[in-house]
Amino acid sequence: MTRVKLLQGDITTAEVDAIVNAANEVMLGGGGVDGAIHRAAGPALLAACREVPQVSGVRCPTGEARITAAGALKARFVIHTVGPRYGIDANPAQLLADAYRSTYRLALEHGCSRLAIPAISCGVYGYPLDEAARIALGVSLEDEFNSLEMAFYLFGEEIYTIWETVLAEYKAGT
Ligand code: AR6
Repeated sequence: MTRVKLLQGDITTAEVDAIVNAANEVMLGGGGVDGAIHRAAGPALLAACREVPQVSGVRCPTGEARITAAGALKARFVIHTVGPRYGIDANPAQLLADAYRSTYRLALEHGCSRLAIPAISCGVYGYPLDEAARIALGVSLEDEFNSLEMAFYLFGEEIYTIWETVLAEYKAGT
């Protein structure tokens, strides 16, 4: 379980193999953590996103992930994933788990072991923080992802405390 670490702070400061972005399906930037990552990475990231082929008008369907270069960030890659919009998309729990799994599989395929990860869907997309923590941490602790070192960057005291409680429950096996 030491491979899953919780930190409070700005994900754009992470020095890792890949920084994970909570993007939208268009994948050309936005608000929240997406906006912060694009600002810190500079225009090279937007250019890399434009190169990602579109499928039915979108670059990354909800629950999937795409990988690009990372511009000026201290990472080799950005992995963009799209979580569900809570209360709008059907099967949000499945889609949120899919978003994390797709991200981790892409990381493994590209030889990344150290990841910085935000709380996907926990801002604009409105996912209840406790339920999101159970899904995010549950997937992160699956055996398939044993070789990954995951640092969750949680923005603010409230979300950090909630995720800390859920992680402690998983560690206790409850
Ligand atoms: N570092 C770490 N976490 C952050 C940062 C940061 N610099 N900034 C915000 N957060 P959100 P979503 C937290 O809204 O809910 C965008 O416009 C934030 O407090 O960024 O998946 C995209 O383009 C929250 O806990 O992502 C999409 O349109 C978490 O990151 C849409 O928002 C996720 O909040 C995606 O919504």
